[in-house]
Amino acid sequence: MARVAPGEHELRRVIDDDREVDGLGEHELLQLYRSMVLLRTYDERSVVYHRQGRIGTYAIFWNHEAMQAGAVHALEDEDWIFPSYRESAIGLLRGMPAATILHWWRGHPAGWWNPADYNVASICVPIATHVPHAVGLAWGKKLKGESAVSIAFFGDGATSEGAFHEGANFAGVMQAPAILFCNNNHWAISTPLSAQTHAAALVDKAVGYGMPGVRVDGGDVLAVFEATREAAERARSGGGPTFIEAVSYRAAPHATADDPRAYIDLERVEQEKRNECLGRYERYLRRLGLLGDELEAEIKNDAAEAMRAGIAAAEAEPEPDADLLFEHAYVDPPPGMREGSDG
Ligand SMILES: Cc1ncc(C[n+]2csc(CCOP(=O)(O)OP(=O)(O)O)c2C)c(N)n1
Ligand SMILES: [Mg+2]
Repeated sequence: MARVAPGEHELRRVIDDDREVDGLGEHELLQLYRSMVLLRTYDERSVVYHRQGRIGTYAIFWNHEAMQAGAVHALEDEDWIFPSYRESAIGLLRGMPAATILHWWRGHPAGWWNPADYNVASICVPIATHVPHAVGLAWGKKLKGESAVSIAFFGDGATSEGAFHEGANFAGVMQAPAILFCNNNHWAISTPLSAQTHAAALVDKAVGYGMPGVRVDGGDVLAVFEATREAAERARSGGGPTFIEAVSYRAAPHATADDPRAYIDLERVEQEKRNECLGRYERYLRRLGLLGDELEAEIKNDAAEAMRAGIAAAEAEPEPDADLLFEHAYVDPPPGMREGSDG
């Protein structure tokens, strides 16, 4: 049997260690920045749109952008992404229009895309049920002799779900080319990490499933990029799955319907806000001389414009036909429902 080294407990860092990542030149570093800004702008505007009643409940991902952008940039376009609700806007990084995702949060059918158009699966709301899907797709790619890998994003809370364990075990046994990416933001709504596991670190779960585990600073976009690239290369070259634990602390409410002041460590939130991932990366790029005020303003304006266009397009879409709700539910709609829909 292959022996697996215990997961690394120490957090891997690049920005705070003032390192550079091999193979990332000026163009790639700025692309990564553009992606983080786009995600941040999407997130901040979405909270405003929610307050204005223009989208429904929204799962905020403020300060999770480094995990999402860092991981996606480490992949190839052929690789498949399986997002949870926390990564709802990750399709933006694959060219999906902002309007599509806004439609999703508006509950409009135009918010459901064909996954094969972007190699981005539907947004998964049930916790962890997409982990076996991602692993199954990866295994399928391996069986077909294709080189694509898959990545599933899920939270710390998801590691307590049966579906996570089934998916992780299957990935290990089948040596599926999958990356299990855990965003450990320390909270599952109001349930703290300490109530979720008695393990010293979530990364230790990797050992039980016979796969390497890596623990990174989730606010360090370059550390996330480096760890994901390593995992993707290993998967693509037949080395099987990897579990990545990206550690952060949720600095925003779980979603627009949540008030975390009742349960969260507010000092820790303030600390996390001061060290939030986009500002950290901006300071790094400025130290390298790659980012100045003018370029920063241009990139932020582009993102703001994309969001203005996105919400305008989403709101211009005609209301869906209410009958759609029942179209695939019954061959013969019950009489009461037929009357309702006629009326
Ligand atoms: C199977 C299932 N059970 C419960 C819920 C309700 N729920 C929605 S979000 C959430 C917390 C999940 O926390 P975590 O996995 O840490 O992800 P995070 O929201 O922190 O990104 C729960 C329990 C759900 N969506 N699906
Ligand atoms: Mg969580």
